[in-house]
Amino acid sequence: MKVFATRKLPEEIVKKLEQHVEYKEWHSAEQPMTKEQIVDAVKDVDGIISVLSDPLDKEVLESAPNVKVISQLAVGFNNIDVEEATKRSIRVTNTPDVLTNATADLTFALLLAAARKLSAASKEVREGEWKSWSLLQLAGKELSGSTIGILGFGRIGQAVARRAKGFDMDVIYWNRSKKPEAEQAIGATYHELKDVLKQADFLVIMLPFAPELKYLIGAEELALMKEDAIVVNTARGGLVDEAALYEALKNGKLGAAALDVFEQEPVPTDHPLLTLPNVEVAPHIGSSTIATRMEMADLTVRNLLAVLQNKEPETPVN
Ligand code: 8YV
Repeated sequence: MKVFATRKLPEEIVKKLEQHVEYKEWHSAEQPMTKEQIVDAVKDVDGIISVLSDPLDKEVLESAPNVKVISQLAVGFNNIDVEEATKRSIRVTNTPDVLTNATADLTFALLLAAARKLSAASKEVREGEWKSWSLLQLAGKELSGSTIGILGFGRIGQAVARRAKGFDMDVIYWNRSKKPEAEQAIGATYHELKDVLKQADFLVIMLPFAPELKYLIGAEELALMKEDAIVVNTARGGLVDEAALYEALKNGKLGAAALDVFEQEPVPTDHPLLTLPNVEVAPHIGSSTIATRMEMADLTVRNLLAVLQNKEPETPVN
């Protein structure tokens, strides 16, 4: 069996794979593969290990007639045409659960960084701008007693809610379906999307991407929000209209934003959002703790090998 991974994997993971399959991986940690390179690389393979931005669409799947499994090293799989894969009897798997806590932690790290202006604070210290003490020096936004609105109340959304409770925040959420059990267990309340937008001091976006959710948060939605509210997106860039977000932040219609994800990744360094002081950014590292990333890689391999050995994978998508 032949397997191709679109990114470099750690040596111990590669060794494990090599005990079972003929393994190849993309050689560069710097340069992601183009679609043409993916088409070329998967022509004769039985299994693919993929990540978030690999376009595994109809055209790529057509060019890979032997593929039996796409094992995605991520919980999100909006880069894969799952319908087409299913038609072709290709199993798709992902890595839910193992990354829930790490992603919720980074969401909170970014939320706190924006609330307490940590990038500006760090700059002030490093660049000799720290001259004295003043009453409202870098004064930020209090979490205790504030309202956090969470869009998407799945595993990670709920983990964010539990953390918010620890910070004495009121938790409200919107989700496509209500989650009464989680509401009760955590102490959160469901509201319509508009009401969450109006009430939230902090808005956390924690939805999977789907085409119908593109720009879920655009100019109209941002206009409903409090002028000092903070938007945190650690889900997918396409859920937020970045141009509208920029306008709102620049014109004082929104307090700050904290973004781990962008519509185009890596985000171009001349992106207008990067010029604003009230924007905290990270390079899509929500799940990136050593323990979590290694667990994700391990689960990805277990899923892949299960399918190739005609067994049921642990976390199937289709
Ligand atoms: C991944 C993520 O690291 O799991 C996801 O959906 O966005 C991240 O945890 C990234 O997508 C690489 O595949």
